[in-house]
Amino acid sequence: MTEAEELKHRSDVRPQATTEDVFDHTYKEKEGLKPPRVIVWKNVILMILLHVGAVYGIFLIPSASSLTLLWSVFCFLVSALGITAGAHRLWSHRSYKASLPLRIFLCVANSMAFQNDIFEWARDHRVHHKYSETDADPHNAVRGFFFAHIGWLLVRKHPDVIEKGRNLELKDLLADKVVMFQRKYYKPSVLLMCFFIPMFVPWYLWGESLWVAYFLPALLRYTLVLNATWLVNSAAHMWGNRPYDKSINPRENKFVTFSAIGEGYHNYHHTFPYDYATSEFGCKLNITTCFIDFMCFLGLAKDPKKVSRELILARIQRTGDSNHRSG
Ligand code: ST9
Ligand code: ZN
Ligand code: ZN
Repeated sequence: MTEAEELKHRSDVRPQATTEDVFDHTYKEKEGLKPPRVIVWKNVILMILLHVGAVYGIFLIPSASSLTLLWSVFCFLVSALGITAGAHRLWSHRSYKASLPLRIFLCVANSMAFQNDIFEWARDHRVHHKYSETDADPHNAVRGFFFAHIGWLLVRKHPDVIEKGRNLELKDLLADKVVMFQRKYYKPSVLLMCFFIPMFVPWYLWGESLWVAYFLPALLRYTLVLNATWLVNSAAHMWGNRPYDKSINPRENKFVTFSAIGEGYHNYHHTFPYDYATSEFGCKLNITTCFIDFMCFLGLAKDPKKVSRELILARIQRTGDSNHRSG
């Protein structure tokens, strides 16, 4: 049994904690309890409605104009960059530096993705890296595909997430005026960027029906970006090779890399989290890296951090699973 399977097994056989345990401060001393599960029904209902709306949106594709379809793809890319180049590589990992205009663009794009504000996203992501596959990991993949994918957003957080998260270094985020401004005005910014703009532009500029404009570039696009992101937490923590470090769960997953515009090289990313490209292969299947390179070329970004070839090769030799491919 691998280490990950053993962990999962241990989690499966542990008795389930009760709701009372969650609010009981001695919870952590009650050794052997399975992570508690307090369902947040409001989120369950909203997520069901969102996904039903998205499936309905798929059936509307034939009745949409080609401009609306192009616009939906554009909105997908912009909101995806708000997560990958923004919340993830810039604000969670500080893997490059971005000028004020670029940070404003990424912040606006991030509101279009509606995945919690940048501060909350980066705080959860830092705790995910530091305490991967433990109760302090917000989307602990040891609790199964469903929990890692969407389930973690449907239940109260494990107390360890909050406790460990409180000790994180977040001064850089608190000092970033763009991040704090977005946090203050998060709700109106989401209404505007995630729903109103994607819907209004096709209706106003080329006469698309409001119905189609709501279900395609707004709802379906939003749901696709969400699921592409969640696949990094679920599929890329379960399926794929581990050429850089076989002792950790995250894996290299081509399908996720493609759908998450470059974020599926997850074994590499957890091994070298400070690398701005999240992979050793530059722009290959990695629109986000192309985007950051282009921003550096325009002078809007600088100091992208990169792991040296020697260090990568040494790490592959020392801890890899012998499945390394050179491209
Ligand atoms: C969404 C996020 O989808 C997705 C993130 C995915 C991350 C992926 C990473 C993968 C790598 C990158 C790849 C990108 C690929 C992109 C591809 C694109 C094509 N530390 O949360 P609360 C404290 S969101 C420290 O309410 P509950 C804190 O004091 C989707 N402290 O906990 C907090 O208050 P505040 C849409 C922490 O009550 C307080 O606790 N949004 C931490 O247990 C309460 O926090 C939703 O669905 C911490 N880590 O509720 C909403 N955490 O924040 C979902 C908390 O004010 N959220 N505290 O400081 C919720 O409804 C709730 O959070 C909950 C938990 C019900 C899940
Ligand atoms: Zn991960
Ligand atoms: Zn990361």
